[in-house]
Amino acid sequence: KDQRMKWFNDARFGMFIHWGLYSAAGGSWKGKQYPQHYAEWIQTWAQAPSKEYAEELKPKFTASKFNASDWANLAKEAGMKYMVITSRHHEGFSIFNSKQPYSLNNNITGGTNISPKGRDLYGETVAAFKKAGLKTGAYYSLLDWQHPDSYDKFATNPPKENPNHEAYKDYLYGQIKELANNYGKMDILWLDYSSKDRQGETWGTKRILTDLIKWQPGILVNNRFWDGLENKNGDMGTPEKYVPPTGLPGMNWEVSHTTNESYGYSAHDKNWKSYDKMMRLFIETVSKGGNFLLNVGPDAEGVIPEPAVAILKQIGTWMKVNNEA
Ligand code: FUL
Repeated sequence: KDQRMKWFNDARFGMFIHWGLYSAAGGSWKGKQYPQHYAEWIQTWAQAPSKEYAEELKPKFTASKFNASDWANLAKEAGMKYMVITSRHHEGFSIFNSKQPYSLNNNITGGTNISPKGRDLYGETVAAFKKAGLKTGAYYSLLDWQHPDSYDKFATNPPKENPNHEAYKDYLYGQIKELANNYGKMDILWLDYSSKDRQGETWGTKRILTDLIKWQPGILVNNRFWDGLENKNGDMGTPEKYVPPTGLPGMNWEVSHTTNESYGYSAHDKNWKSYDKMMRLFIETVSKGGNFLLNVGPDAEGVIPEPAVAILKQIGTWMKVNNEA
């Protein structure tokens, strides 16, 4: 186990990327601004039905300025050693080209894959980061707000009267199978998330994990098949936006933090962390034994907001001066 964790423990610093249809909403729906944190939850905040949500946002999610190697070079310049990107967030739309039967009763035009025609945004990103020498992983949501058979209490579609949860489990399994088999080596599967009443087996966890290690020996899986950000299941604990005061003795862990407030892009989230604050969080995390997975939220064109780029470059300078890069 330790050998498998070695690169992760040495890495200390990674890039988290939240990118999906919510990026095109930018924290607003129908002219109304929603709170600046968790803009990737806009569909639920606004209670927007999936079909309407997709019809409004798909044409705006153009990725027209997206250049995966620019992102990879930025991460590298910052001194980051790995990257985790949202292959599919809670909204249920994928930036990888899934072949699963999707959108079963929503009739969403073009289905739930959202890469522009002829492209695969997840594949492009992963390939560029690998080329830059970084490890790569997929964030994959257990929640799904568009799937008619999902469990979601936040679902924005009227739930089916008799949702077929077995079908949903197959869907999770099938999509994870695609991610693990169609994009070369995969270093991390970053699941998100279980609640008290939905633990491991609710998601068909055993079947997924048993096959996953066959497809990707050596892969690391976070602890969110189970409830609790600090639980000991999985390869690493995942405290979110906070550093546990005494670290998490006896386990590997990784804090995910944001450059402003939100993970997903929000046009009105101007609460950018100062360099001073960021370095304190980073050093506090690492000195207590954790990894720092710092999030950026690119916009619908694929541009990482300028203040986020600026602070990553500043961190990179610090890393170089201190010989950490
Ligand atoms: C949470 C999610 O609900 C957020 O949207 C975000 O992805 C964060 C990293 O994990 O549980």
